[in-house]
Amino acid sequence: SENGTSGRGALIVFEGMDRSGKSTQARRLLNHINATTKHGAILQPFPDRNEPIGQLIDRYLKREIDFSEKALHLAFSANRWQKEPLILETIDKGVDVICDRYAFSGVAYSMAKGLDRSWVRQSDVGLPRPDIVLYFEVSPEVAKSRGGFGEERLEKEELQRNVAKEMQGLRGENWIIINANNDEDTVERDVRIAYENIIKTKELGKLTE
Ligand code: FDM
Ligand code: MG
Repeated sequence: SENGTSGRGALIVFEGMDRSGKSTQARRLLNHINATTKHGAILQPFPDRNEPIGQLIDRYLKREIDFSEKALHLAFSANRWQKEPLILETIDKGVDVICDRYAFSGVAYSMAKGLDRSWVRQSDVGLPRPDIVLYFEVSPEVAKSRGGFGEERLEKEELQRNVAKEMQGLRGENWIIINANNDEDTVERDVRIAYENIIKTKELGKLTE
């Protein structure tokens, strides 16, 4: 494989607020990698609304069923664990995995709703640790100008503000802050630069407390 020194794929995570443009840019990076490399990439959104637990999360977000906050948190986490084998196999083959949201959303949303920090972190401990987290930072004004909130649960201005605050506390050395106020092409350029500069350890790491 021509994928870096270790031959394994990279685990790339996009995080950020609603309407920060992360899903658009995750797709653009997917297309870029598939067009320019032999190894290629796959896109893995979280929540993944296709697998069984994700279908329940989808129904929760559409206000069809209710969850207690802790059960919801564990459902989001289980949704990621369901995909852990696929992520590991894909990385092992030398293929990159791009996640649109990951455990950082899980922790930040649940903490913003008042759950305890160490409790919420526990359920994601041991999941594959991303090589890089691209954090899309967007000002509330710009986000607002991109269209109003949708119909889904959790699309509330005050909650979003609290989630953004909690995200600040999750930043690690593998985080790259992307200025998502910029136009799409500028953001795409910044994402590609970050991708070209990923430094992979020999083995993929694991999330810790
Ligand atoms: N969300 C997403 C969580 O609350 N916890 C999680 O672990 C994840 C992955 O789900 F409001 C929230 C974030 C958002 C909602 O996400 C649906 P998308 O990206 O809009 O599908
Ligand atoms: Mg959404």
